[in-house]
Amino acid sequence: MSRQGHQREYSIVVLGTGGVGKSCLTMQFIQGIFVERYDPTIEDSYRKQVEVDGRQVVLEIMDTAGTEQFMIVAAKLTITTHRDMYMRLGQGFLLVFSITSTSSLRELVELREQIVRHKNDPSFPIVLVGNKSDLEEDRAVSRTKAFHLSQSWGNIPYYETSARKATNTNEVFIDVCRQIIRKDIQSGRLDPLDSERSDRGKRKKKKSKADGGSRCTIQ
Ligand SMILES: Nc1nc2c(ncn2[C@@H]2O[C@H](COP(=O)(O)OP(=O)(O)OP(=O)(O)O)[C@@H](O)[C@H]2O)c(=O)[nH]1
Ligand SMILES: [Mg+2]
Repeated sequence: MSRQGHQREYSIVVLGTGGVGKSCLTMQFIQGIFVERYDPTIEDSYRKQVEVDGRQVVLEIMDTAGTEQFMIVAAKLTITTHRDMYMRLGQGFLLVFSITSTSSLRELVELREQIVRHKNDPSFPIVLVGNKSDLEEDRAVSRTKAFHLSQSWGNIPYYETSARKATNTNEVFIDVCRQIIRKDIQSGRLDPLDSERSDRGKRKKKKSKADGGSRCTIQ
């Protein structure tokens, strides 16, 4: 985390196996577009300024590579090294699977263990994301199953998203950012009054689902 004047900067890492829609979710959040073509990511990062609970923050989103199957050994090593780097740099993580693939959910178990090991903190900011919710007819992972997993991971939020339909795509990034801010306040790195001051007058605004930190958000 760094500060630019009063503006905080947070790094969010998007993790999950190949083809689950990490890049599409990221592009929806950053640019508001859906990319139909599948172009496996090597690594990409983006920056976006957002307002969260009256606080201006800059998010650095790291969109990671999920596909390893066609990689030669040397490149696989590179991915492993990158993953280590992401684990170190990330202040929050989106763990993404596709609701059409049970194996994509299974793959997250190991990734989440890696995060907890690296951060030595079972309550590190993480959101579980079941993407491709528009493909209901191809659903292979029930909401209940994913929700129970999110509860067993320290009651982390579970959202179902559709990058295609732009459903909950902003909410997942804002939720993880809100968790990072909460950690910053708890550790004394951030003054809780900062947002109270700039948030004055906004308090009567109707709470959105994401504002309420809802635990299972499906639309
Ligand atoms: N129907 C539907 N298709 C999606 C959705 N999100 C992504 N896709 C499609 O799934 C394919 C893979 O999407 P990507 O975002 O490139 O997947 P990725 O997780 O970044 O894959 P890697 O970069 O290889 O790790 C693309 O053809 C997308 O158009 C979604 O919400 N609904
Ligand atoms: Mg990608």
